[in-house]
Amino acid sequence: MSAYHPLHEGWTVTATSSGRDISAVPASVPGCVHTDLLAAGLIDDPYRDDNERRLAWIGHETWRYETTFDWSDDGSQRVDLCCEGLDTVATVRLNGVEVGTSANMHRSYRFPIGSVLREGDNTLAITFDSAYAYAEANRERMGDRPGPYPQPYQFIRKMACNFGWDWGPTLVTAGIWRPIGVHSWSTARLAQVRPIITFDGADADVRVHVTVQRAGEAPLTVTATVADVSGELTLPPGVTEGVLTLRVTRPARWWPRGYGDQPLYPLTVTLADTGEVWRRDVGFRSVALDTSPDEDGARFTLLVNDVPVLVKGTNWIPDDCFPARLTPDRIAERLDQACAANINLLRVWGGGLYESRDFYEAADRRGLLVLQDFLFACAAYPEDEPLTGEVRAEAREQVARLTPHPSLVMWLGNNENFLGHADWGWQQPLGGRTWGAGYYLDLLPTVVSELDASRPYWPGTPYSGDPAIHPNDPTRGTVHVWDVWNEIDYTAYARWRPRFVAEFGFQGPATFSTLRRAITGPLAPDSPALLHHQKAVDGDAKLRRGLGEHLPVPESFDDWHYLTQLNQARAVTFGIEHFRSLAPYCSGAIVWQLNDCWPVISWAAIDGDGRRKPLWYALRRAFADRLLTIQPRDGALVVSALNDSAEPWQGQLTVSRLSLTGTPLAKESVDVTVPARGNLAVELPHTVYTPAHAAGELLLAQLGEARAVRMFAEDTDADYPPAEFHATVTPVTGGYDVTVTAHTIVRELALFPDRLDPDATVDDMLTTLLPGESVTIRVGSDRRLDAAALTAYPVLRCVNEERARR
Ligand code: BMA
Repeated sequence: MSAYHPLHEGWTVTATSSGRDISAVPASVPGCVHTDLLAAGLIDDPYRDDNERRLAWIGHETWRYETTFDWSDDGSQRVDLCCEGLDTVATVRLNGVEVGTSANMHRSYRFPIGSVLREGDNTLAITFDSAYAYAEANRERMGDRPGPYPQPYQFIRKMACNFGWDWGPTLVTAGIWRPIGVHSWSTARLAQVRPIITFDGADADVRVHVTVQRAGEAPLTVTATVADVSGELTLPPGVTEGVLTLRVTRPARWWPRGYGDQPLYPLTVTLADTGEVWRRDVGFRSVALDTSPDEDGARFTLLVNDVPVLVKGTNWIPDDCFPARLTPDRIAERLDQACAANINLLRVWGGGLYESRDFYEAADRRGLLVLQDFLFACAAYPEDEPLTGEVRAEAREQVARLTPHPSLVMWLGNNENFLGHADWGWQQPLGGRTWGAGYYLDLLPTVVSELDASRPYWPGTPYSGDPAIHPNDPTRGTVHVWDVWNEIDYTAYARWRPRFVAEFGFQGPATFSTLRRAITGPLAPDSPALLHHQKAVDGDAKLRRGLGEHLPVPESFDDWHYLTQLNQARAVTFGIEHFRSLAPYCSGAIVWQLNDCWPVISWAAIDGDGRRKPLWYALRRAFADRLLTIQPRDGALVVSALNDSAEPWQGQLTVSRLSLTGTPLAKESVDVTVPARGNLAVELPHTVYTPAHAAGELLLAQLGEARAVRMFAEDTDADYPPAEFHATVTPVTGGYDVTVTAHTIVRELALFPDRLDPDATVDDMLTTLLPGESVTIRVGSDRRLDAAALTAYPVLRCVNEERARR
């Protein structure tokens, strides 16, 4: 027999160390102390204004979670308390008796409680010591290690960004962050099921590794079924492990999105003796990483089903500082937003989490590939006990847990720790002490090869493939491009010729309505409250400096907000178009970052309230399967037609040089065929791309639906006519259609209806209209919106807007 009882009711939380009068506050499980105190009205919203500052004490406190539950002996041989996630330094007591301890948020625990349970009422108390106290004690004992922040996150196995990041607040949580319950069982139970699938393109072997825990010595029978193939395994008395192989002939293949469908097959594993069933949906695909050397360095190409995948990715951070708030619906919404932006891969970044089963299943269903970092980021990590043991146990658990997911295509050892060791002045302060290399180069690859050799492992990112070669060497491995944003203009992306970019990005503010919700007072770019929501070193200055010559110096909040958002979209577009135009030499571009964990000025495309910034629309354009971009090559301009689809792209490519008032000045047409999954660089006669008057002309390329506009001058120098257009607003079901007909050029038209209704959405933005052209933008809103307001400053914006209208 086997029965599971969730223990999510009746919890309270009490502060026990500081003498604060916080006692028996109703608590949510799963959850965390911040959200419990917030729900009880004991703290202000940590995401609002600078409330974060006044809440630092929470991370230094000891918190006791307590509940009572009723129990009556069901005759089972064993009873365990199952904790899927404890955050972090926990002591678990049942009826006053200690039944277990933990110090790792990234592991699950099972504590036997049969001998302590009573008939009737039982009291379960979990005390969380301060994560700081634990981490600082480790720092003291192990010796300090360099990192970017003074916070001790590398001395504890807990979500690192909880201690603050350059886009996140310092809100050090405690609590029961994943489900908890009581499992009673007899005879045996399935302790782990680890399906390893090898697929040769035709047939698949599903090797189901089963580990049982026994309560007795009887022989056990395990059966497994997938795709109408079944098998049986007998575990003789005393034996707790076995492998059952199912050979599946000709299954339908699982593909990344954009390459085919995502057929999933239920795999069920049953412990016949108890009826316990384990079930996951699996997919059949092969994955490999081609790092073979070539004349330049070495390739870095991901192959799925032997087909090279052009990675169009974004980095994923925890979607909330309080991750227990992440519902399956919210995960689905975020992943749908990624797919709708033509993203085919998410890299789950190492300062965050191994995400929930919901996350990876949602990725499996959508064909969104996942690169998963082991959880190490931007710091030197000690390799001392108990941390080494924790890392090993955590890695073994997580590698095994994630084996069923076809979306997971690679494990990465860490984020930027090789770079830190090479470039950030760590070596002298380390004085020969460990910094994590043993994890990335030995422990983790050993775990992956032992438990899941079906997936590639790469020791970190950036990493060149060889400890002797600089980790950010562009000719091999992955690179992170951060000179742009930190130091130089975004046009410097063009200086890079990388094999695979795992991080690059540019900041912009959250949407207006998100900032409006987060900040109480007037919105001003230099208001202390707004600057509190800018966590990057020198972030505000970099944001302004980044406007460079591209866009005017903003004088009001509204202009600052619009121009910096637009500049973010343009900067990342510039990078993506350049990196894509280098394909297949460069086989991937992963933008930093898809999402945010709170309302903030950051690199994200989707802000902390889930709203899409202009960057999101830019990603959708730049990651489109068929993209035209005008690129400089050897002193000339070429049109790069990039075709990331399975069909050749044929048609007439037209390139025109026009005056900014719309007069055609030169034109060239050519029939082109861009091979499937291929690029074509079309050289242009210099008469087409050489302007007579750079400030007053632009270049327009068109091929089918795709279009590229390139200015010859920066916007600050361009002789734009002030935008003139006619706008109409038509009510439609669920909102309005706003149709804008241009009389002059209208450069990068954008609509921000969230200024009128925080929940309003638009289906597109950043379209450039030439004189006579029109576009219809669908505004989603349940409210009555004023048509005049919807089509005027500051809701409707374009680069050459008539300034006098303000
Ligand atoms: C990268 C990331 C993060 C950081 C981002 C922006 O290096 O790995 O650590 O948030 O840059 O600075």
